[in-house]
Amino acid sequence: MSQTVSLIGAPTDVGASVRGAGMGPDALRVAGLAQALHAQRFDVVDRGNLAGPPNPWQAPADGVRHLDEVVAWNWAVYGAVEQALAQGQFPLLMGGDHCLAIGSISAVARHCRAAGKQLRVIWLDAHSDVNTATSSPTGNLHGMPVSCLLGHGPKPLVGWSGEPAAITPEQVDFIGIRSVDADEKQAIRDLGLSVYDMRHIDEHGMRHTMTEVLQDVDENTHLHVSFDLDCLDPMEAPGVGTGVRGGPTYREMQLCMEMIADTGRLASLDVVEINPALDVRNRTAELAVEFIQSLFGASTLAR
Ligand code: NNH
Ligand code: MN
Ligand code: MN
Ligand code: MN
Repeated sequence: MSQTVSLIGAPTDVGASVRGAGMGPDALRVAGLAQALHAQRFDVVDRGNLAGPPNPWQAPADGVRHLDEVVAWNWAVYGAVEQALAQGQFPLLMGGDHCLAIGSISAVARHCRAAGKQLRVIWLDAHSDVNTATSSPTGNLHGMPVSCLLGHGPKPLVGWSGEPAAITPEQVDFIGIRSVDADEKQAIRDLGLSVYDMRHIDEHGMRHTMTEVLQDVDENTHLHVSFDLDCLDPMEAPGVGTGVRGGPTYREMQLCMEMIADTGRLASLDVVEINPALDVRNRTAELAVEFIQSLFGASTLAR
């Protein structure tokens, strides 16, 4: 019996500082995501796009922008991810900006608790996304999803998993980080977060880094990958709203994906922050599809 992958489109950029990530789901469709997974013998169900409010493009209120809209979009994502998991399917969230990981991972956390699974989250990003309403320099909620999941976000975005915090700091590992705001640095220390920044990858290499990250993954682990395309070097992936130079190369990222696939424990995925308005001939979405194929076990020599 082959695994069914449920593609969930969430076409919004309400949590971001730059417009355009709302076109991400269609960019992934145009890049052939469903066909690529189908070629790898997965059953694929494209559930289409979720609906939600438009981007009102307002200034922050109490330190956050568009809180009501972000809540609405995340509820839609939460419901769709919960439903896919309940049906035994693999939820693949096509964002949309990274604020959507709040709904996605909250649903995954609730599912894992009910199923007695140990949730582990791998956060692939240039940014650490652990701002709060008081620390954020922008008020953009795509810079705060980790805080919300740890139970430190704005009230309406906390506690969705059924517990005050969807995850604990030990459950998340960050890869590729190179842009951390001043107060985020303090939060990372205070919370004891495992941040494998670019210097770590430079010094130890992706292989050693991922060996460390994945060492305690076992049969009972549910691995969730939250893949912000700005993790990659912008030379590879120009179609992102907040690119930061000095990211992992194509080969380094492929190895990262392949090593995750080798665990056989990947069970849910967010693909976020693709911005077709800033892309070059859909390159970033096409690149995302290649990495997703690797995450689902494609390799050069295996059939
Ligand atoms: N840290 C910045 C902020 O909070 C940028 C966040 N942008 C992202 N995060 N793309 O992954 O606004
Ligand atoms: Mn992010
Ligand atoms: Mn980012
Ligand atoms: Mn860890």
